[in-house]
Amino acid sequence: MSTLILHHYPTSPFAEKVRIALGLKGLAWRSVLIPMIMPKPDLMPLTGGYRKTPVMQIGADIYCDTQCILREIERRFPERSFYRGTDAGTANALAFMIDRNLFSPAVGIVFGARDFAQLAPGLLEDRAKMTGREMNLDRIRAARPMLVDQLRMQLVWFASMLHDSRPFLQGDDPTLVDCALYNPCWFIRSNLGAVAPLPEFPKLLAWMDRMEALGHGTRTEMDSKEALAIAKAASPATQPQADANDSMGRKPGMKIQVIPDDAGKDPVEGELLSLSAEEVVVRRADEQVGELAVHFPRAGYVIKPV
Ligand SMILES: N[C@@H](CCC(=O)N[C@@H](CS)C(=O)NCC(=O)O)C(=O)O
Repeated sequence: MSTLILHHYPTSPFAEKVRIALGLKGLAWRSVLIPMIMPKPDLMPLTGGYRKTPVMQIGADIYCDTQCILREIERRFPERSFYRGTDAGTANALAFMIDRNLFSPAVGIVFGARDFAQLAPGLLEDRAKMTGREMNLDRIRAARPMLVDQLRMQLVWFASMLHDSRPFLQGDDPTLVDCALYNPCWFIRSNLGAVAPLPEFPKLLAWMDRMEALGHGTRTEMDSKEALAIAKAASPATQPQADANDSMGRKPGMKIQVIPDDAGKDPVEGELLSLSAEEVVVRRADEQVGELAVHFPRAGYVIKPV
């Protein structure tokens, strides 16, 4: 079963990074809507504890984090490549830099402009628990000008890539870098309109329109229970693989935990199934859905022996 299933919710900027990438490749996919806050009862059996958004499922293989999701989409559907006119090294490094440095100020810019009463019930408490930081909206509001300033400084770099009037950041074609930068820009514009620092960069705003025009591919909704049934009926497609150059000598079969190094540090525990410099895969069994292979990127995650 190779149906591509995305577990996501409409307002998630990291999910938009993947949806627009699916549009770039013109792919058909199934959409399972998940809650914005915990509990996520039909996601946890699949991930084993990872709670962030989005998650991709292909049969009994579960892909956590957009780095891992987009790498797998590129592997399975090489046309139209995410690396046209660039190279995987440059694109992956820039995308990681964007994910790490631009998402957080963009979120603060949106939240800091919000009427507190409009926020979804339980959202602040959930995010405080997830990040381990107090979510004090007065403090976020006070920090907003500084966040605009921080984001502006970084957008200058990306806007300058468009100075020669190329349509996309790396040249004539949209790449992984465009999908990554679209995430924070889309989050601001879809919530607040083209507020500061965006209007200072008219070429970036025109680029956003070109990105939006890529669309989301062909999306069909699926019930979360159907996704669980698909996982149960499938077996993981991932084969055991050791990393011959692993400096810590880890081997398939070892008991490990994989934990994000930033926020949402919920460990996913199981057996090491496959390891490489870029990916770690955990084999775990769930009483509801059976055996699963849960994939994580190495960048941004810690592997702990159990
Ligand atoms: N590094 C992760 C970051 C994902 C992330 O932070 N997603 C946000 C939503 S855009 C999230 O998980 N928020 C909490 C939640 O959805 O429960 C990725 O690239 O997928």
